[in-house]
Amino acid sequence: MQLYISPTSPYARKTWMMMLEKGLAEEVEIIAVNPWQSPPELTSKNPLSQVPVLAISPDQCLYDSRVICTYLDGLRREPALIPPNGMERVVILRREALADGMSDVAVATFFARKDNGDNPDTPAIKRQLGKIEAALKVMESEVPLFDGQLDLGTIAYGASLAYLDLRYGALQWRDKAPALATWFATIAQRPAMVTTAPPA
Ligand SMILES: N[C@@H](CCC(=O)N[C@@H](CS)C(=O)NCC(=O)O)C(=O)O
Repeated sequence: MQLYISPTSPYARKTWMMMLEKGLAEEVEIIAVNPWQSPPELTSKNPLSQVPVLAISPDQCLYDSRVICTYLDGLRREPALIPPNGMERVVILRREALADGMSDVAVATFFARKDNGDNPDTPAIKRQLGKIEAALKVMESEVPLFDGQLDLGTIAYGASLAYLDLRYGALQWRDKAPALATWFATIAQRPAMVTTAPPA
């Protein structure tokens, strides 16, 4: 299998971390591409020219990141990173949705700010930044529920918070979410987080 990633993508990082935590490193080749240049090796696999894509055979490619994570978790029983059913499962999937939603806002706003040149923070952008802060507040409130657990939800939180570190240093998210910051300091040390860090 080949996992197509971009080193800065929080969605790609989430899937890559899932793959490593599932113990599948030997079975997956990592291929870095620039999705913004629409390279044929990517568009032939995902018409949206987005990473991540998991090519599982010449005629079977999976996207987006949520589909890939579900697929990877099903490949091996242990460690189970997505509960099989019930409320337990949907809570983890909802956490993934919150993390991905925060990344959606953060990625789009990063590029919109660049396009706005000297006047980056229009009212529309301020509204988007407010969503990041609102998402952080919910994540902060959930830290006591994590109980040291590693699952798709906490992996997704880790990947999206790391993206804030990459692109939104000035936001100083740790000041707004101190419990989350303490939790993140621990997950940031996991080999899966270290291996998937974008080059400095
Ligand atoms: N919902 C998708 C989002 C993927 C996505 O937006 N990836 C970005 C990189 S952070 C991308 O490849 N963008 C290139 C483009 O949209 O042209 C997922 O979860 O995989």
